[in-house]
Amino acid sequence: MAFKSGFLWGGATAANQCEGAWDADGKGVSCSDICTGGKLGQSKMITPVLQESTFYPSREAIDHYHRFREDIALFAEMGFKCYRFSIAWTRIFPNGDESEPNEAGLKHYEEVIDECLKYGIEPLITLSHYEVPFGLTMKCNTWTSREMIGYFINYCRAVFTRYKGKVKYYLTFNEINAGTSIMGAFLSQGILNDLENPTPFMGQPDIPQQRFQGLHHQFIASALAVKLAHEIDPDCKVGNMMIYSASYPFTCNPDDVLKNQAYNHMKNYFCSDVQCRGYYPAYMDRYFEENGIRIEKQPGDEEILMAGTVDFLTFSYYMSSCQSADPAQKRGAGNIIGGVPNPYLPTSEWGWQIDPKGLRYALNELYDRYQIPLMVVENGLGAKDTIEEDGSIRDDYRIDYLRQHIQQMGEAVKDGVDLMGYTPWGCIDLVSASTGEYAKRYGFIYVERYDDGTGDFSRRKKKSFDWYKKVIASNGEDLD
Ligand code: BGP
Repeated sequence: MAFKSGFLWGGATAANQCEGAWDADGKGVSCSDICTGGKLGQSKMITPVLQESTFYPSREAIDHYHRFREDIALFAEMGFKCYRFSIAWTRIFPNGDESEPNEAGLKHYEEVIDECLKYGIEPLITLSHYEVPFGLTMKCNTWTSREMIGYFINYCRAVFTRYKGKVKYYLTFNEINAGTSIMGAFLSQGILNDLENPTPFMGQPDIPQQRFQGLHHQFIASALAVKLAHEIDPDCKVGNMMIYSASYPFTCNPDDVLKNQAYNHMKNYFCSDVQCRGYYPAYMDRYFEENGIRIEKQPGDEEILMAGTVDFLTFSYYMSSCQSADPAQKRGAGNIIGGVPNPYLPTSEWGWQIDPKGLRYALNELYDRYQIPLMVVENGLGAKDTIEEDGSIRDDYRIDYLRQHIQQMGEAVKDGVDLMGYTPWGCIDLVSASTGEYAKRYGFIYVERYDDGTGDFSRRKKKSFDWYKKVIASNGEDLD
């Protein structure tokens, strides 16, 4: 059997994409709450001044906030051993900078955690998943400021203390390496330079200095959080979380090979090198130098990074791409991480190239590099689903995608990789992060909610629900 006993089979969500209840029980406004809906080819908008008649999908999302018991019961029925979800920072600290936590927020997540534990489901909690408190954007432009470290640690202290003994696994920042691209400036770091006018989602002027300084503050905050979690609960393990996008040279021309190496350094390894090894990799010095970026560090930062390396590494894996030194090569349209399309691979409806073997490659590369346990905490196919006349949803395309990725994880385990678990993304349909739409569905569970704001939020099992149940029951042996 490829997967070890106790393998953490499960699924993943994020508060801002599934909870809704955006202003319930004292919750403050998150950056995600000011984003309108969109679709492929039509960007969602960031509206710092809220617009009365505009539809904001994450405000109600799929109403998981009120329906989490029903949803966790369905996860338990599939046999989940683990549920990865995030805490909305603004439920605990509405503006982000208060000194005392909001009891209603802490109580809500305690109920969610208890509900998981009731079924023997291990909670895996992301502390910050694409929803920085908007109050902190207005106060200090979030991670551009070193003040953020204190606010984040205050939030972590409240969470670690309250859930001590119940939660064994935390992740600090979702897809932290999104901050190496313009994509992460607002989505991940909450940086917004125009606080009055609507801005297309990735449309504000890109200021790399802000993003890289922001990353430095996040690295320090993450390292301090690891140390704090261990102090509060020595049994607690803290991981990092990054996007891994497998990348290949487009040809064997050494120029393409070097281009690919530079891409891998920046996009796939810079952040995890810091978080797993405890220091900045040498290759970043040249990049900073040549791009006029100066990272402000304080005395003691190096020691903090070294003392706060993560216990395990987690990543999302959806796609791969190729790098070419030839500017004439066409870049992929929908591929959010950029790169030249690979002629050997199929592409999803949203332009993401499907590459199961790239996951085996990723697991091997990461394990070789860090030799700490790994976990795939996001993976899946965003697709349109249709309800048939008999009420069924036959999502064989999703089953095929997941089957092939699980097979390749099995190969990686045989290669010697220490793999802790697998939580496919959007185990229940939710709002897309990149396009802000409901139509891009990932779930084993369909939610009746649509982009025009209609739908009664009712849940129904897709064909993949029973398939995944079998996969878990057989510990990954039965993939038919
Ligand atoms: C990751 C994010 C998730 C999620 C997923 C799928 O980047 O961590 O929040 O949404 O991608 O992306 P999308 O929703 O854009 O299809």
